[in-house]
Amino acid sequence: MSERLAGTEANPTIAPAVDFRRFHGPFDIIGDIHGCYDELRALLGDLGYRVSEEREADGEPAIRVAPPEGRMLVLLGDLVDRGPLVVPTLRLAMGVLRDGTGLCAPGNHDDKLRRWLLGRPVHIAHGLRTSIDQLEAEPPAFCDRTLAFLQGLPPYLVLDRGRLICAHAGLPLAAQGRDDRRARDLALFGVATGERDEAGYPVRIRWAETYRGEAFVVYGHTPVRRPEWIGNTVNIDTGCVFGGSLTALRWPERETVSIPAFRVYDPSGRFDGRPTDDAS
Ligand SMILES: [Mn+2]
Repeated sequence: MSERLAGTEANPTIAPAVDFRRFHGPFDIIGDIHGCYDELRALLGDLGYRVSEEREADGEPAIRVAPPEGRMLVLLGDLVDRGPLVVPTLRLAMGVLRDGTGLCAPGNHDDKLRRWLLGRPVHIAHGLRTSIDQLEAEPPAFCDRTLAFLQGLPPYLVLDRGRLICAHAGLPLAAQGRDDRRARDLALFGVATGERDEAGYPVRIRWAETYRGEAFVVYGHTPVRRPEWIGNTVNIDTGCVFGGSLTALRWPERETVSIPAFRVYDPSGRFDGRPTDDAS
C-alpha cells in the first residue's frame, strides 16, 4: 500500500464495503449520540435540517430527516447506550439510510448491542442495560429491524473521493481502505496497547499524533471537552451523554457546531482524553 496515498483517490485498494468515495458531501458529521436524541434534534435544527416524526403505512413510527439543499448527515457511531432516547435515535439513523439522506458507521456500543441482539454472550455493562430496557419496551419487530440495520453497517466510511474518512475510533494509515478484522477493530475500538490504567480501563495509543496520511480522519469514542484537532484529524466526541456537548463537523468547511447537553445523563464520564469504557 502506498505510504502516503492510502485512502485517497490514487489508491485503488479501497475495499468495496468501505468505499463511499462517490459521496462528495457536503457533510454534517455527528457521533457519540448515546441516545441523546433531544440534543441531536436541536443540533440538526441549528444545522438547518428538518426532523419530522411520522408513521409508516403499517403504523410503525418513523423519523425522517430533511437536510439543507445538497448536504448529507453522517453518523459516526455510538448511537446507543447510556442515554435516555436510544429508540428514536435508532429510528432516525434507520430513516436517513432508508431515505438516502445520510450514512452511518457503527461504534463499539452499537456493535455490542448487535451481538446482544444476535444472542451472543456479552457483558451487560457500560450503559448497555439502558438500551436493552428501552428496546424491550418496543414491539419485538423493532429489535429485528434494529438488528438488520446494525448488521448492514460498514465498519467505517471512506468518503469524498478518498479525502475524508469517518471512523468511530479513528483509523491509522495502514488500515485505511481495508476491511479485515484488524481494520474493523481499530475503527470500532481504537488502538489498544494491551495495558490497563489505574482505573482498569484499556490504554489506547494516541494514533492521531503520529498520523501522516492525506485523508482527513474524523473520529470520536474518547470524550474531550472541545473538538480536538491534531494534524489531519479531529476528535468530535464532546461527551454529550456525560453532560458535555454534542458536536457536528461540517465538511468541507472544517467547522464545528456544538450544543451543550441538556443534562448529565451518565455521571461516569471523564474528559481527559482517556477512554470512559471498554465496551468491547
Ligand atoms: Mn465508543
